Amino acid sequence: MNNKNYFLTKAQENFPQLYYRKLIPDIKTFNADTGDSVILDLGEHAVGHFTFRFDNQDDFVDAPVRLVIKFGEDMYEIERDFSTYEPGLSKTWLQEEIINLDFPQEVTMPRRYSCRYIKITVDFTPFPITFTDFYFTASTSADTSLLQSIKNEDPLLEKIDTVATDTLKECMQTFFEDGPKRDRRLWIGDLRLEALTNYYTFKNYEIVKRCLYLFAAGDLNDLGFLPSFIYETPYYFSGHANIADYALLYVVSVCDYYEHTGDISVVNDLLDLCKGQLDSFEKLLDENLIVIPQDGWFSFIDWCPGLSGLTALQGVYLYTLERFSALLKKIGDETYIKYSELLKKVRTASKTHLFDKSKNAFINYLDKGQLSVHSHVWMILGGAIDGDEAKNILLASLENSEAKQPCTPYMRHYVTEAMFKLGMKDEAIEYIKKFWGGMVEKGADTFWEAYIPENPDFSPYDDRLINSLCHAWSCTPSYFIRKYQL
Ligand code: RAM
Repeated sequence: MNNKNYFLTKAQENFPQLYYRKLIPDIKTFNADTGDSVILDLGEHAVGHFTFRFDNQDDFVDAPVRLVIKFGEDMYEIERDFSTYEPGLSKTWLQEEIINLDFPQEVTMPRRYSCRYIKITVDFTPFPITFTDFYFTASTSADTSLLQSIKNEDPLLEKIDTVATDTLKECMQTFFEDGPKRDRRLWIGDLRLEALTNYYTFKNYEIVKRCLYLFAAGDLNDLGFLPSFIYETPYYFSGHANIADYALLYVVSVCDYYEHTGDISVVNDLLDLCKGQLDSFEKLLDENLIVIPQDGWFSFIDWCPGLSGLTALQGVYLYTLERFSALLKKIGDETYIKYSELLKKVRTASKTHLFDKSKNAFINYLDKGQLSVHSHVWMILGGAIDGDEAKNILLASLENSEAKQPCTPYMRHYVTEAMFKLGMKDEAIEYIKKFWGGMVEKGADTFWEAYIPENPDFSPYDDRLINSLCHAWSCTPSYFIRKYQL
């Protein structure tokens, strides 16, 4: 068996069990003529299939009935006219169907939806009709019976934890999806944060294993990096993006997995691949040990418009070297010496070449003089600066309106992690309450893909309609709250 088949077989062996629940909206009957509509509320966010029954009030249907059925993660999606959407991303992510029904029947819609609200509009009916027996079959691979609820003196933190675990639950399907509305695929950056939160909540180790193997079966690009995303349906597909920070975070995900499971067999299977990711990155360093920018979508870091992100990428490399050399040492692999020596050298080089002493900040040629929170967070996580110096610089960048600020809960996760690393527990709690708590206060049932308090319409894709409102990388408050017992 070649490696790819071996990894895919391993992934298949860890296919998770799905758990189903039936949700019944409060409205039980809807009598309608042409032009009438009803909005059903499931009372919570759900991922799954919708079923209803329709009957004619007379005994004869003269012509087909045409319905427009819309699914919304929030009421904004329900109320907005989808024809006003200007892509951005494909408009077919917007969840709306037109169906024609020839005669009374029970209908189970074939697609899976991600929603709390369902709007049925009768576009045309020849006679009055009646809808009954609405239900939604929700699925997840999270075993909710394993979730221990937390009691927190602060009701906002308690609510944030609930919304965060709901977010993770919804994204846990046959693999860790990034968002059940969009993109419905497995991305490395999302996987890492979902897995971390899962270790403190649903503890489904199989799904993590499965996702690690799914990536291991992927095609490397010319630089040697893993695909940043994969699909598993309708057949296995290795995504055409190989973002360097995501390739590195795959290695970190393997380190996390070992830390939480002690499962050496998986680490042994993936060790060469992990070494390959770091060795490929090392080849991109210049004579000063600073990364050389590459063409294409080379670094992600955050969906912040205009972000350069290369200093941050260098920080992700440091962070990965540190985690990986520690893993190697723990499992008795002597090559750890190579990676830890490299770590020391690249750390010193990063401070020497990327830090501007006169400005007391990581402002440099690599990012064309751009100041960002991202650079500082990742240089802190990579250990290039530490202690009070790091604390002051981090706070200064967060307060500086000229600095690029995080736009997604993904990047805010790493801001929070940097705060914990520096012992800034109070600041971290405030930060979680401000950003994730802000979404809760705006009525979020699950955490959103992107959120900027001062700009509620912000979207990385130009129109907030296409944003995912249940997004995996936003679930990590439960990780922080539970790990640090906040
Ligand atoms: C988007 C999704 C996904 C993320 C990538 C980089 O398509 O939000 O979660 O990982 O970007």
